[in-house]
Amino acid sequence: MIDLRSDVKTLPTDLMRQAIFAAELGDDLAGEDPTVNALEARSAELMGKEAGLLVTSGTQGNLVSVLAHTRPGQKIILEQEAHLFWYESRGLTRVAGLMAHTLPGHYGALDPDDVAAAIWPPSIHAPTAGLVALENTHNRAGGTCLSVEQTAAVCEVAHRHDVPVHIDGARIFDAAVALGVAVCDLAAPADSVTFCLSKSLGAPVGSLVCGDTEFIEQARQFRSILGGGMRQAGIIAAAGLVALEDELPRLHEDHAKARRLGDVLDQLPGVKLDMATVQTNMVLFELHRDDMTAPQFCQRLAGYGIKAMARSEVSIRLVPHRDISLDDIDKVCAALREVLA
Ligand code: TLP
Repeated sequence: MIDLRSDVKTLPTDLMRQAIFAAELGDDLAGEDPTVNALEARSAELMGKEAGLLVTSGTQGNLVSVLAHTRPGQKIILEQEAHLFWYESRGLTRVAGLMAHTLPGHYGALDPDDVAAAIWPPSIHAPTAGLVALENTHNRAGGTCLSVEQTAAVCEVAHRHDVPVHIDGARIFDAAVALGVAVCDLAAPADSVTFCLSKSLGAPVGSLVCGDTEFIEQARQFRSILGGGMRQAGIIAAAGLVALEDELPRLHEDHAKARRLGDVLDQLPGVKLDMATVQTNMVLFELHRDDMTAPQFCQRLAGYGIKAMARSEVSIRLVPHRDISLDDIDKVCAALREVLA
């Protein structure tokens, strides 16, 4: 099968498996796993932050960050299509006790004036803003990037009101590659960032949270509370270190695959695709046809050995990744033409 549902479907490379086998291990909860310590240090260095923390998933990384930044009864300001809102808000409400104040975005980017207006003055009636969350790249906008300037503008407004900013950077390395900037420049204006090893970077498990030392100590405590303290987690970290070394230089290849798919789809009848959203490794489009819905389209593709994700009756997402070859992309393009032409 050619699985384009998500980059989380990648399988570990041979080098990752070898690194897992050879990893030096210890008790990470006691800070004694040298491989985890190396990954946390390397991640902090790449993000330009003081410290890093290995967590089990992007969801856990975002949640420990939210918990470390806020108090129950506050609100979190975020874009209305944010992953944190759509897929993680039970953590925001049930666990962190926050109200979500959502704002419309433009290709996933918040308007700094909207953020300023959402930071209400102190009152006995309303929650204070505890955190602003950004997402880079923005999943539900189609993998779009926030630039350094866009990030800095929102952070400037938030910081002026003493509100910290967290970046859900599950795929922030893709943004850095697409924008041609260092990833630490994208992370610099924010107080904390989560990124994932197990998405476009192709590792089997794990995410990292980076920020200043005091924040990471807080996040580490919340990771324990959530049951995320691990022991010989070096087997996870070893694959992560390989991912940071080997996978970063090839992310642009996935972006080129997405553009090829986008170019073909854009020509086909009934496809509504804004090519301006095809900036990284995703193609998000709508299908408006009388003869098939998005789930039916995905069923037809399955007949060609291709898995795609229908996000609704009309919306479909394709995510090329390291395990999808250029040959596979040719096959997908041919199948798209056959099904839709
Ligand atoms: N995204 C996944 C899932 O929605 C299945 C995907 O396939 O795109 N932030 C962003 C921006 C994400 O895209 C995701 C996962 C997460 C956070 C959560 O990461 P995990 O799945 O590791 O908890």
